[in-house]
Amino acid sequence: MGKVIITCAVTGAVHTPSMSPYLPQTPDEIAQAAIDAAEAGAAIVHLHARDPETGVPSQDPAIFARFLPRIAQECDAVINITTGGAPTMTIEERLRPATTFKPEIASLNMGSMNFVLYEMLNRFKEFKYDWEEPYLRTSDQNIFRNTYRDIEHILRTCGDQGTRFEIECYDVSHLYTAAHFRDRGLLTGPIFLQTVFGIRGGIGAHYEDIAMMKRTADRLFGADDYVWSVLGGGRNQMSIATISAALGGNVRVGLEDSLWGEPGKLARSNAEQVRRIRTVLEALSLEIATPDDVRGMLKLKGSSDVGAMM
Ligand code: KMH
Ligand code: ZN
Repeated sequence: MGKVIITCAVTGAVHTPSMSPYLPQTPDEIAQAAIDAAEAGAAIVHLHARDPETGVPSQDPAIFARFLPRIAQECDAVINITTGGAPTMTIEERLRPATTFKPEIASLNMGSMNFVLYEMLNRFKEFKYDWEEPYLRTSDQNIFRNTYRDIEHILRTCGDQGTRFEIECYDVSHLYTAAHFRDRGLLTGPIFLQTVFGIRGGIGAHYEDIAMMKRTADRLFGADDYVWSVLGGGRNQMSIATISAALGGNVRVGLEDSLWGEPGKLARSNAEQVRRIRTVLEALSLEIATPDDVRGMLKLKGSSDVGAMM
């Protein structure tokens, strides 16, 4: 088996600040969390930003500019900027940080979908900021918009600047969409498929779901012709990562996808989740990929060619 890529999704738009005191919010907290995750073994750091004062998810490049240079200076991790942002944002708003900073990787979501967060209100009742409760409650009327035209626009815009993609697939149809863009020559290999399990609106988190997504991806892309990674939302994060790693997958952890550490306890940092999955991978006798391994595996342009980062 090859080396395993650990991606750490550090910030995210799913959780709100009141859900965990450990969720990074300010630029300094985001930078430190990413650097610590890299030190713990994450080869890729997937990044969103938040308004430092209120924690509202933000795609303002000026906020990214307050943490990206420090991350680039203090660690060698591959920087992956979200183009997903949050379901409340327009596509142009979502694209701005990736077009400003031209990272080695940007995320790219393979379909319009429901992205429902209101069940979190069953667990979290007290909120520090006024925007948090409505953000979760009204998520039943948002569409996380990713039309074919949007996808093509992001592929062309980011592709022209040498950015490659973390292709996020939340359901089987998204694999077919990725194959369609591969067939049109807009999505080129090596294709880094991030299959996402357990988001309300996407596929579930059963091991049969994982097996079916892998079988379908193998058939559409050729078992050896794509790089498969897996993320599980919520408390299933580690078990899903473990099952997938045993099947030859790469893994994504981080507080964006799950706030949990040990059973019933909040993770105290992104690095804690990286260390946990690293322990599992090493127990399976799997080797952890370094950032430079990833640059080779995914044919990335390299960190010296990242515009305006420094
Ligand atoms: N938190 C993930 C399930 C993106 O940033 O493009 C969704 C995500 C989307 O990572
Ligand atoms: Zn994200």
